[in-house]
Amino acid sequence: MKKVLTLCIIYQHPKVLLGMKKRGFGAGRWNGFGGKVREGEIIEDAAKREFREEAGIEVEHMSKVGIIDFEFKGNPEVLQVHIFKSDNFSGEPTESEEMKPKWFHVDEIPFAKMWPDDIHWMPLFLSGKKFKGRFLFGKSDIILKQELVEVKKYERSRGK
Ligand code: 6U4
Repeated sequence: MKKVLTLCIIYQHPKVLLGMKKRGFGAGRWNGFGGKVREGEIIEDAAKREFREEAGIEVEHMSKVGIIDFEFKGNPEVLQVHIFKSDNFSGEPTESEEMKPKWFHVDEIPFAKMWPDDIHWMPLFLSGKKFKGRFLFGKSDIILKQELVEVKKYERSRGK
Protein backbone atom coordinates (compact mmCIF):
# COMPACT_ATOMS: atom_id res chain seq x y z
CA MET A 1 0.00 0.00 0.00
CA LYS A 2 1.52 3.30 -1.08
CA LYS A 3 0.37 6.83 -0.36
CA VAL A 4 1.93 9.68 -2.36
CA LEU A 5 2.54 12.97 -0.59
CA THR A 6 4.26 16.24 -1.38
CA LEU A 7 6.64 18.27 0.76
CA CYS A 8 7.82 21.70 -0.43
CA ILE A 9 10.27 24.14 1.02
CA ILE A 10 10.91 27.67 -0.19
CA TYR A 11 14.62 28.41 -0.04
CA GLN A 12 15.75 32.00 -0.50
CA HIS A 13 19.30 31.93 0.79
CA PRO A 14 19.94 32.33 3.71
CA LYS A 15 16.33 31.67 4.72
CA VAL A 16 13.93 28.76 4.40
CA LEU A 17 10.16 28.94 4.83
CA LEU A 18 8.77 26.25 7.12
CA GLY A 19 5.42 25.87 8.82
CA MET A 20 4.36 24.66 12.25
CA LYS A 21 1.90 21.83 11.57
CA LYS A 22 -1.10 22.59 13.74
CA ARG A 23 -3.20 19.48 13.20
CA GLY A 24 -3.20 15.92 11.88
CA PHE A 25 -0.18 13.84 10.97
CA GLY A 26 3.05 15.37 12.33
CA ALA A 27 1.24 18.06 14.38
CA GLY A 28 3.59 20.05 16.64
CA ARG A 29 6.51 19.82 14.22
CA TRP A 30 8.05 22.36 11.88
CA ASN A 31 7.83 21.06 8.36
CA GLY A 32 7.71 21.96 4.72
CA PHE A 33 4.27 22.46 3.15
CA GLY A 34 2.43 19.63 1.49
CA GLY A 35 -0.01 16.80 1.78
CA LYS A 36 -1.69 13.95 0.00
CA VAL A 37 -1.79 13.83 -3.79
CA ARG A 38 -5.38 13.41 -4.93
CA GLU A 39 -6.62 10.78 -7.35
CA GLY A 40 -5.67 11.81 -10.91
CA GLU A 41 -3.69 14.84 -9.77
CA ILE A 42 -0.17 15.57 -11.08
CA ILE A 43 2.23 15.54 -8.16
CA GLU A 44 3.61 19.02 -8.87
CA ASP A 45 0.07 20.43 -9.09
CA ALA A 46 -0.69 18.88 -5.70
CA ALA A 47 2.41 20.60 -4.29
CA LYS A 48 1.23 23.98 -5.62
CA ARG A 49 -2.30 23.41 -4.32
CA GLU A 50 -0.98 22.65 -0.83
CA PHE A 51 1.05 25.89 -0.82
CA ARG A 52 -2.13 27.77 -1.69
CA GLU A 53 -4.22 25.98 0.95
CA GLU A 54 -1.68 25.91 3.76
CA ALA A 55 0.24 29.18 3.33
CA GLY A 56 -1.87 31.30 0.96
CA ILE A 57 0.94 31.69 -1.57
CA GLU A 58 1.24 30.93 -5.28
CA VAL A 59 4.32 29.08 -6.41
CA GLU A 60 4.95 28.87 -10.13
CA HIS A 61 8.32 27.18 -10.48
CA MET A 62 9.59 24.38 -8.33
CA SER A 63 12.02 21.56 -8.83
CA LYS A 64 11.81 18.03 -7.59
CA VAL A 65 14.80 17.38 -5.35
CA GLY A 66 13.98 14.20 -3.48
CA ILE A 67 11.82 11.16 -3.07
CA ILE A 68 11.78 9.40 0.28
CA ASP A 69 9.75 6.36 1.27
CA PHE A 70 8.71 6.30 4.91
CA GLU A 71 7.62 3.16 6.67
CA PHE A 72 6.49 2.56 10.22
CA LYS A 73 7.32 -0.76 11.84
CA GLY A 74 4.26 -3.03 11.89
CA ASN A 75 2.40 -0.92 9.32
CA PRO A 76 2.32 -2.10 5.67
CA GLU A 77 1.62 1.41 4.36
CA VAL A 78 4.45 3.25 2.63
CA LEU A 79 4.36 7.04 2.58
CA GLN A 80 6.16 8.16 -0.55
CA VAL A 81 7.06 11.80 -0.05
CA HIS A 82 8.08 13.87 -3.10
CA ILE A 83 10.24 16.79 -1.99
CA PHE A 84 10.29 20.04 -3.96
CA LYS A 85 12.31 23.22 -3.73
CA SER A 86 11.35 26.68 -4.90
CA ASP A 87 12.91 30.11 -4.57
CA ASN A 88 10.01 32.20 -5.76
CA PHE A 89 6.37 32.75 -4.92
CA SER A 90 3.76 35.45 -4.95
CA GLY A 91 1.62 36.59 -2.06
CA GLU A 92 2.38 36.82 1.63
CA PRO A 93 2.81 33.60 3.66
CA THR A 94 -0.27 33.51 5.89
CA GLU A 95 -1.29 31.27 8.76
CA SER A 96 -3.96 28.69 7.89
CA GLU A 97 -5.88 26.16 9.98
CA GLU A 98 -3.17 23.65 9.22
CA MET A 99 0.12 25.58 9.22
CA LYS A 100 1.77 28.60 10.80
CA PRO A 101 4.52 29.77 8.41
CA LYS A 102 7.84 31.14 9.62
CA TRP A 103 11.19 31.99 8.02
CA PHE A 104 14.30 30.38 9.51
CA HIS A 105 17.92 31.22 8.87
CA VAL A 106 19.66 28.12 7.48
CA ASP A 107 21.90 28.08 10.57
CA GLU A 108 18.85 27.99 12.84
CA ILE A 109 16.67 25.29 11.37
CA PRO A 110 14.78 23.77 14.35
CA PHE A 111 15.74 20.12 13.75
CA ALA A 112 14.83 19.10 17.32
CA LYS A 113 11.22 20.03 16.54
CA MET A 114 11.09 18.48 13.08
CA TRP A 115 10.71 14.95 11.74
CA PRO A 116 13.90 13.11 12.75
CA ASP A 117 14.81 12.35 9.12
CA ASP A 118 15.01 16.03 8.17
CA ILE A 119 18.45 16.59 9.69
CA HIS A 120 19.78 13.86 7.37
CA TRP A 121 18.50 15.15 4.05
CA MET A 122 18.36 18.90 4.68
CA PRO A 123 22.13 19.37 4.04
CA LEU A 124 21.63 17.78 0.59
CA PHE A 125 18.59 19.98 -0.01
CA LEU A 126 20.46 23.16 0.98
CA SER A 127 23.50 22.33 -1.12
CA GLY A 128 21.44 21.83 -4.27
CA LYS A 129 21.76 18.05 -4.42
CA LYS A 130 19.05 15.61 -5.45
CA PHE A 131 18.44 12.49 -3.43
CA LYS A 132 16.31 9.45 -2.79
CA GLY A 133 15.94 7.37 0.30
CA ARG A 134 14.02 5.23 2.67
CA PHE A 135 13.45 5.51 6.41
CA LEU A 136 11.92 2.98 8.78
CA PHE A 137 10.52 4.40 11.99
CA GLY A 138 9.91 2.53 15.21
CA LYS A 139 8.13 3.57 18.40
CA SER A 140 8.12 7.31 19.10
CA ASP A 141 9.33 7.89 15.54
CA ILE A 142 12.84 6.61 16.27
CA ILE A 143 14.78 5.86 13.07
CA LEU A 144 15.44 2.12 12.90
CA LYS A 145 16.83 1.98 9.38
CA GLN A 146 17.79 4.53 6.81
CA GLU A 147 19.07 4.72 3.27
CA LEU A 148 19.82 8.02 1.57
CA VAL A 149 21.68 8.43 -1.70
CA GLU A 150 22.34 11.29 -4.06
CA VAL A 151 20.83 10.97 -7.54
CA LYS A 152 21.74 12.83 -10.69
CA LYS A 153 18.35 14.12 -11.78
CA TYR A 154 14.60 13.68 -11.70
CA GLU A 155 12.39 13.91 -14.72
CA ARG A 156 9.52 16.37 -14.44
CA SER A 157 6.81 14.36 -12.74
CA ARG A 158 3.71 13.40 -14.67
CA GLY A 159 1.14 11.48 -12.69
CA LYS A 160 2.36 9.13 -10.01
P1 6U4 B 1 -5.33 16.51 5.49
O1 6U4 B 1 -5.31 16.84 6.96
O2 6U4 B 1 -5.95 15.19 5.18
O3 6U4 B 1 -5.71 17.65 4.61
P2 6U4 B 1 -2.92 16.59 4.01
O4 6U4 B 1 -2.46 18.03 4.12
O5 6U4 B 1 -3.45 16.13 2.69
O6 6U4 B 1 -3.83 16.22 5.21
P3 6U4 B 1 -0.91 15.44 5.60
O7 6U4 B 1 -1.12 16.54 6.56
O8 6U4 B 1 -1.14 14.05 6.06
O9 6U4 B 1 -1.71 15.65 4.29
O10 6U4 B 1 0.56 15.55 5.01
C1 6U4 B 1 1.65 15.19 5.74
C2 6U4 B 1 2.80 16.10 5.40
O11 6U4 B 1 3.91 15.70 6.17
C3 6U4 B 1 3.26 16.02 3.96
O12 6U4 B 1 3.70 17.31 3.54
C4 6U4 B 1 4.47 15.09 4.01
C5 6U4 B 1 5.02 15.41 5.35
N1 6U4 B 1 5.76 14.31 5.95
C6 6U4 B 1 5.30 13.06 6.22
N2 6U4 B 1 6.26 12.31 6.79
C7 6U4 B 1 7.37 13.12 6.88
C8 6U4 B 1 8.67 12.91 7.36
N3 6U4 B 1 9.07 11.76 7.89
N4 6U4 B 1 9.53 13.97 7.27
C9 6U4 B 1 9.15 15.16 6.76
N5 6U4 B 1 7.90 15.37 6.28
C10 6U4 B 1 7.05 14.37 6.35
O13 6U4 B 1 9.97 16.08 6.71
